[in-house]
Amino acid sequence: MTIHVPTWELRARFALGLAEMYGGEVPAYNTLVEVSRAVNDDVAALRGQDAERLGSIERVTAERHGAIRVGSPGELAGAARVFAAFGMHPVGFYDLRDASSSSVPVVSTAFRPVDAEELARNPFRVFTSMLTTDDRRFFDPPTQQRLEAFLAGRTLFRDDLLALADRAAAGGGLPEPAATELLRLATAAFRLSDEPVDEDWYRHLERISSVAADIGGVPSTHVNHVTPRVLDIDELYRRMQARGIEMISEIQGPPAWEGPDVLLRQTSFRALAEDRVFRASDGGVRRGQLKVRFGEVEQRGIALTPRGRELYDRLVNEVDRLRSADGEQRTRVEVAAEVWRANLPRTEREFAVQGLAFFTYRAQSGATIPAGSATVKDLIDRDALVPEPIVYEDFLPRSAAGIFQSNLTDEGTRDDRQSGTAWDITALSAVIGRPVRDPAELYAAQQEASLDAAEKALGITIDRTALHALEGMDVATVDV
Ligand code: OOG
Ligand code: NI
Repeated sequence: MTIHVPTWELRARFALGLAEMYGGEVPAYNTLVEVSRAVNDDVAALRGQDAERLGSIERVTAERHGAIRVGSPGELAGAARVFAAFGMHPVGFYDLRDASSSSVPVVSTAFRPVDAEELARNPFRVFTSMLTTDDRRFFDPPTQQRLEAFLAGRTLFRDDLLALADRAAAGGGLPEPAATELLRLATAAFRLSDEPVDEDWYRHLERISSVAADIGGVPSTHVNHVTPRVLDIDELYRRMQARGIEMISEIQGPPAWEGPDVLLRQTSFRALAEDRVFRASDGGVRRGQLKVRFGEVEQRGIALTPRGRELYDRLVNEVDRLRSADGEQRTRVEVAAEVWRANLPRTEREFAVQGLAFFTYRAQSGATIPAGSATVKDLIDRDALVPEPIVYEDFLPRSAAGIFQSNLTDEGTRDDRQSGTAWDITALSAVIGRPVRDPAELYAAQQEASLDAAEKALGITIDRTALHALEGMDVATVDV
């Protein structure tokens, strides 16, 4: 009998394979994983059941995301075919050109499982950025031309890899030994190449943007980082520093505070010098070093509704405003904690009834409920519906830009008098040949499905109009 390796198992093995390869290339990653594991064990021992509110300890400890960077629409389409083999589909559009003050000429999406069951089995996701070679703010016409010719001349994903990937995607997995072969080829596609780097070309691009050089200045692609998930990122940050590892100056995303964890908090250790081989214009080959790869770590929280997200974005701007008003005397994190306390509810329950965050609702028997119909809030108040948080599975453009920027060797150059090329979720979908999903729609569908099931279990109609009206309502009325 042939063994069929299902999609989720291919994905779990792929995540493990990439992480192992990356750990061999960047040993500091192994330290990060070790410290993350210790932090998670300690949090679990301290908080017990509570520590698992946003995912089982097994899921959280095994959870990783990767980041890769490609150079062109064709390369992005190839990456999409490879990831589809592992049940990873494009979700979300991130424009890091606008989210960064320095020179980060990329637009991005994340490939990840989309349904709850697949996420629970293995949530591996890969943040994937594509160089915008036609953006005049960064690249003049001769550079664009040379860049596109250079990219057209390289092959990131071999035909045999793509053919196996298509087969796996169509068949919901692969039999052995094809499964192992797919994993070998897919992992190898992201290995750091030891082919010499054309030094003049690399340095030319680096003056514009070190991200552009990392993508378009080398003959292949590579994993930029692999990121473990921790339950207490502040503790992780302290422990890494105590080990003498240089971290970026702060934790990106929401501040530490007493209320629920929402969205995503991330930090990283600074990019390390790695040996590379360079070829000079006279043909001579020499050893040198590049600093592009770093180690990132993250803590995940509850997914916010569009209303909650709008409020979050307003609070982020408010923090900037307050900081510049007092001459940046206080850190972003200090000001943010204050702004959060003043403007956000402290409990999950309030996030639910105010339509600020997504939950699945579990029906609980034994409560007295009205006949016919009841609102979500009423049923929560009666303990007939129990909200369980939906974890944020995606990324934040500002944090991503912060991570990119804090690891750049220099600012690069950009000419903001030129106008940028338009990229959005529709244009990215056209490149990939399949729709890039909107994260909020995925969370909303999961929430709705849970309410449908609760209706059946409770035998009444759950009136969701108030919840939907709140979700749809903008937060301009909120005083910040
Ligand atoms: C991606 C940076 C963004 C994240 O987790 O937000 C990112 C990169 O450096 O290629 O990985
Ligand atoms: Ni990342």
